[in-house]
Amino acid sequence: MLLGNVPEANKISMTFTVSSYKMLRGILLSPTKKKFFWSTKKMVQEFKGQLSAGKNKFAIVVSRFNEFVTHKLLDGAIDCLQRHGAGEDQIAVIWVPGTIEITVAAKKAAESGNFSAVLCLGAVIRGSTSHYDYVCQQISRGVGQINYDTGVPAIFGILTCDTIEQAIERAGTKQGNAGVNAAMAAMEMADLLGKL
Ligand code: INI
Repeated sequence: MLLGNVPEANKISMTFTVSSYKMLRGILLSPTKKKFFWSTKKMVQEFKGQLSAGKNKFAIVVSRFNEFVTHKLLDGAIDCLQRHGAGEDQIAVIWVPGTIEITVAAKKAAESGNFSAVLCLGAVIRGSTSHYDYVCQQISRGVGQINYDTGVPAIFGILTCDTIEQAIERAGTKQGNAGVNAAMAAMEMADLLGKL
């Protein structure tokens, strides 16, 4: 008996072929092949969101504060949504003065019923005072609360950085683009919630 087409051992399920060989007076007869499906997850129902815009609509709430960074996040988010099938009519961009103001606009967008997900994009960069800490505290609580209050996924695409360099690295250079990550999370969550 020989096993053929057995994929990597750590897979949750696999299909494999078992070939049985018989000998007749020293001659090897052609093998009988049987296909089997094996899975560890027979009883588990699984839900997964697809990385596709589908017919979902997305609101992007973006802060003008540190606009040289947030504009890059916005470009990344729009590009990612469009590459995954979103048309212009599926994306709305909402500008607010600073990260603190993102919450109220994002909540209104989420409550409107017009959007399947709301992306919150901002850049908070530490200065010489404690202002940074208050802004970070407010926005993380605020975005979390929108999720609980509205049931619409509100995506945390806010950079919280010690230096301008760190922010630039996360806005389309060395460390990727947080706007792209936010767009991917938004598509996945919008699709997932549509299935639950
Ligand atoms: N807003 C930001 O988006 N990023 C910052 O780094 C920032 N800092 O550090 O001050 C910031 N402050 C403005 C704040 O978001 C409000 O717009 C302002 O306090 C008015 O409510």
